Amino acid sequence: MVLRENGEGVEVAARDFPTNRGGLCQKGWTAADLLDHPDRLTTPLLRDRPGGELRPAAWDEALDLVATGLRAIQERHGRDAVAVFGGGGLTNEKAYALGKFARVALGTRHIDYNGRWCMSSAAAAGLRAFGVDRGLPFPLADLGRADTLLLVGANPAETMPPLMRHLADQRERGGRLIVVDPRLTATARQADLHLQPLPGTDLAVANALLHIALTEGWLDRAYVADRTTGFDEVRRTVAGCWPAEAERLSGVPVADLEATARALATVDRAIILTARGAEQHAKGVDTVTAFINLALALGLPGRPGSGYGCLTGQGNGQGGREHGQKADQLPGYRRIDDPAAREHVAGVWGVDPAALPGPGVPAYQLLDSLGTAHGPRALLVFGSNPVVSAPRAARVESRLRDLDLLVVADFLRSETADLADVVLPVAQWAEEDGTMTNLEGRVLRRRALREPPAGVRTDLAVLAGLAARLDAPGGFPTDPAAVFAELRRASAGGPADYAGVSWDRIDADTGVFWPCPDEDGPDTPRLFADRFPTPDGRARFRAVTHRPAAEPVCADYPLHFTTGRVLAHYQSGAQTRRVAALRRAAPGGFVELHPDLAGRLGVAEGEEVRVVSRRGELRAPARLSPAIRPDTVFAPFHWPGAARANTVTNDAVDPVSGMPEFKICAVRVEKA
Ligand SMILES: Nc1nc2c(c(=O)[nH]1)N[C@H]1C(S)=C(S)[C@@H](COP(=O)(O)OP(=O)(O)OC[C@H]3O[C@@H](n4cnc5c(=O)[nH]c(N)nc54)[C@H](O)[C@@H]3O)O[C@H]1N2
Ligand SMILES: Nc1nc2c(c(=O)[nH]1)N[C@H]1C(S)=C(S)[C@@H](COP(=O)(O)OP(=O)(O)OC[C@H]3O[C@@H](n4cnc5c(=O)[nH]c(N)nc54)[C@H](O)[C@@H]3O)O[C@H]1N2
Ligand SMILES: [Mo]
Repeated sequence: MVLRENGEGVEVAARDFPTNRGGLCQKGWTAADLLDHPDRLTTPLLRDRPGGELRPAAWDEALDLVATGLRAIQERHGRDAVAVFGGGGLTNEKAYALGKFARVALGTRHIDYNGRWCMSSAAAAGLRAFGVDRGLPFPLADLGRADTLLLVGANPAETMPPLMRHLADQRERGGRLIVVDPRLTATARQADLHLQPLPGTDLAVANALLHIALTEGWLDRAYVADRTTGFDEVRRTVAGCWPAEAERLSGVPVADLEATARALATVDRAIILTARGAEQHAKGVDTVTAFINLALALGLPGRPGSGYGCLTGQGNGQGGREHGQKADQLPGYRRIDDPAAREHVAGVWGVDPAALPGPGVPAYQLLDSLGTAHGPRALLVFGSNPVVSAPRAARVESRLRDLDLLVVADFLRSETADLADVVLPVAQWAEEDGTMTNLEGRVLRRRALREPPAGVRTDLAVLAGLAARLDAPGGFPTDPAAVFAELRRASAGGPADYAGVSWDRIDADTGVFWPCPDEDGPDTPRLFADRFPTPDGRARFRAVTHRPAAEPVCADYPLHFTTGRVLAHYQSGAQTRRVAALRRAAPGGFVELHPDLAGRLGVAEGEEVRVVSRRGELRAPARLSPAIRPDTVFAPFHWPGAARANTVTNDAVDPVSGMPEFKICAVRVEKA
């Protein structure tokens, strides 16, 4: 994206670039609307007493109050009584500084971030199988050359419009697109084949596809023998995964499973991609693993033009998960419980490795514990709006209300900022330099085009101001270039090695792909060509089997509820609900249901309905559509208040990744 001053203000234009090919979605075109928006925060806000109003305050007063409050809480309840919550929209520099701030300035183990809601299941499965977590181990342009492309739980026509150019290329070249989604989405409409499973049954579908491939003799034997381990157990397991059983569980006809397996296995170049539809489940890691097993059995990963990948979400969904804002992580995608990693990073930070805290807990567990007898008493939020976006949001809201101190850094007064004791107004994307890493592992520059408005500070300056007041060891530079230089050193030798990435080098080319250990050496657009970054160089199969959703349907809650996105709104909607054009395009929440179901319930188009789960209920107008399964209802999660989808969602999480089960729970629907 590039910004131009057009005389009246700032306008956004697409930069021609191999990833987006000059395309930009509507949210991008309107992003500049928020820079000078009347809701923009330009002064810190303080609440003098619980239940009182937020009032404007000076920066020194606000930062002094935060630092004194944090100190007092830690003196009384220990270091871990303060927690930090970050975001996958932060630049690499900010994500890095936030992780360092938590470990060094606060000395707390409690930091996690909204990427837990987003990338964690694919990340965990990728690490387990390949030894590394990079969304796509190949350039995005490969999609356009795939003979078969399988999209599982992804709706890029609404969530990643620029990517659709690659799908159009693929089509023009005669490639086949297969989409797996319980709804006939805008993406599924473009597919040659649409599989419409019951939510939460993708794992059964994947195992059945592998079963068919094995029965038909489509296994890439040489690849499995030379490049992988653990296949025998997977073979034994999927031998019992009969396609007819998968049809019974998912509703996908055996003939469609066979056609899909054939389309993947009998072509030169096949790519399998998952996104949140498959991943946001209490079995998300195993579901992704099942698709990776399929890809490995067919010999796809590392073969030119083929492979498995996951579609990243937020602006810096990839980079945001590499530099230490994850509970168990140090920069460079190192593990915080690895003594060598602690030693290296502590060396860069100029602290004693023994002083670094250990791993914290995943996001939901963290938020769920806030303000309880054993949980943190203070929380700092940078780049997330959990009051709208966290699962079982009413519970999370009540935890936030029980804190002694809630601090939110944001440029808008989000629903979470509304609950804060202190709100710190920060700069926006067009007002600061930095880098982001996209789903291809490509590090890109984000350039400041203008100064932040008077009264606003950058996130880096906020962290530096607090670190100074807390007498923190280690430096907290406010210049993003200095932070990036430090990040390079901290990441050196780690799985996500940025040591050889410089801003100049990024500028000289269309970004730099990590790992890039050496400034004069090559970067890595493609991974896995001859080996996997595992100790023995082989990818790891792992046997997984289908299990039901955490909350099965029953007589009281007979319908499946799933959630997702619409084109016009972004995430918790804190930003896009404030843009008039986007509000016009999608004014409020809705509940999508099949006309047959609506008929049974006696609900007419546009009529207000209640979607009720064991956690609570949402109210919104019904939108009747034959595009959804009659046993499933869908709501987007972009709205707060009565239409908040996350009042209804389940807080069950994946045991490995901590990913909440946003994509399925049991509900009933009633006329309001
Ligand atoms: N317009 C818009 N674009 C966005 C965002 C946004 O908020 N708005 N957010 C960005 C972010 S952070 C992310 S993570 C990405 C997400 O991008 P996507 O993953 O494409 O988005 P979702 O709408 O969450 O889910 C995709 C699809 O999963 C389907 N689904 C639901 N349950 C299941 C299931 O059990 N199995 C399968 N196979 N499919 C299921 C839904 O019907 C939906 O169409 O989008 C990014 N882009
Ligand atoms: N039911 C349901 N719930 C979901 C999902 C789903 O599919 N279904 N998807 C989940 C997913 S994938 C995601 S990614 C989450 C996202 O949900 P959230 O974490 O709530 O993400 P945003 O709405 O982007 O919130 C970002 C907030 O930070 C602010 N902000 C943006 N940039 C910066 C910055 O640089 N610095 C600071 N300090 N603040 C900034 C914005 O103004 C906004 O208030 O939602 C999750 N919740
Ligand atoms: Mo996301």
